[in-house]
Amino acid sequence: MFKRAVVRTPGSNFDAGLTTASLGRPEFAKVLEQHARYCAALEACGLELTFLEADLRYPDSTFVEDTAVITERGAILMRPGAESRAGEVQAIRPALAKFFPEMPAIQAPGTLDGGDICEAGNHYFLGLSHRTNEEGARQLAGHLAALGYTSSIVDVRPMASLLHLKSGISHIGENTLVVMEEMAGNPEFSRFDLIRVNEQESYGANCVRVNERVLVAEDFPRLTAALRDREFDPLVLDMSEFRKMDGGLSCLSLRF
Ligand code: CIR
Repeated sequence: MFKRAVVRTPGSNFDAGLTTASLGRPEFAKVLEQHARYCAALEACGLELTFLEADLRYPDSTFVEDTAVITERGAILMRPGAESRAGEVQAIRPALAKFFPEMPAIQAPGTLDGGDICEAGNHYFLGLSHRTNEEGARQLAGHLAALGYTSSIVDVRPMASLLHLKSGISHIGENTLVVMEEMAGNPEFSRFDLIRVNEQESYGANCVRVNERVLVAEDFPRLTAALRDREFDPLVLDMSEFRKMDGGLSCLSLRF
């Protein structure tokens, strides 16, 4: 069960962030509206939110998930792989330190974005991507082992369409992974029940279990139906403006 989440309001320069998508420019009024709905959804799931102010130094800083990995036993600060995002970790540190006074941090030359780290019970999948390198994953594996967790590597670098591991896979509890078709054959996932997401709905693979609900992006009817068939309770959110900046549901909060 999660009790809290940290979120950061998008800045007016949100559209100056990094993106590989060619879906057009995000509309700022809609960005704020979708963010507010997202926050309200977390609150409806029973979470108490810490709201951080927009930080115009970092246009991508609303994607707070990339700055830290938070487990039930402690938090670890990341070291984002994109130069323009490096300062986001120091910016969020004081807010996290209120809850986690001792936080080890990934050190250079390691790089690691939180979006590459997928919790699956007591095991963590560590994605290698164009943001997260082997050294970052090696350091995080050590920190997780010290907390009593196992981990294994999933290399997503060959999948050009994926920014992060969690763009293609989510653990939603009940031993279930939602996974993009392209990744579903990975033997790492064979002990889980898989909900496979077809290519047309692949953006939907980034969903988030929050207590009794599963947050899922709008417009993916097959995925939503598959969740219902397995007795999950989807909470559907319009993510169109975040998608334009390569962001998904998980990236907008740190939950614990
Ligand atoms: C970036 O490219 O870093 C941002 N525009 C999107 C980050 C999305 N984060 C995530 O999936 N965890």
